[in-house]
Amino acid sequence: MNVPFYEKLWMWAAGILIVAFLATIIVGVAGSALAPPSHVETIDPTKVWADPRFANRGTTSDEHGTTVVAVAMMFAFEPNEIRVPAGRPVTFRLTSTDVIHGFQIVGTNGNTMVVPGYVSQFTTVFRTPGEYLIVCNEYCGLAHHVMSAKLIVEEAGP
Ligand SMILES: [Cu+2]
Repeated sequence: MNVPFYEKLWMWAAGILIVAFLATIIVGVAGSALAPPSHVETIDPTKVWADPRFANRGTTSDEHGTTVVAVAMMFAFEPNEIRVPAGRPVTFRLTSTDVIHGFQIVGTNGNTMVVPGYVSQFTTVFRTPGEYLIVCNEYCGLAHHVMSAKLIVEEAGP
């Protein structure tokens, strides 16, 4: 059978695309199906309070930047008030002691799921000093709507 050149070209192009799409699905499913969206660091959710990584909750700063360690639980964040400097990278490290929670800093790009068994981590910079509301944006139970905290972004020193 004599298949014209352009017909062959398009068949090969379509075949290559199908293989590429399948490869994307396979790599995506195999690589990240059960992992949270940030890096993968695990923790026993029943032993969060005894874990040294979450022993000192709150804000610490050194020459590399600022780190905030916090725990999400039904129906609060600990600590409930977080202070960070403006204009500097702030890394949040969060985990949950019970169910899936959310950690959304309203009006900023700070937003992550907090999944029991994992440490969620993200880094962001707050340009504008002020008070920000932190809400849980994953329905976590009857008092989900009262689960909030406050972020205070302070004018950084020189
Ligand atoms: Cu919650």
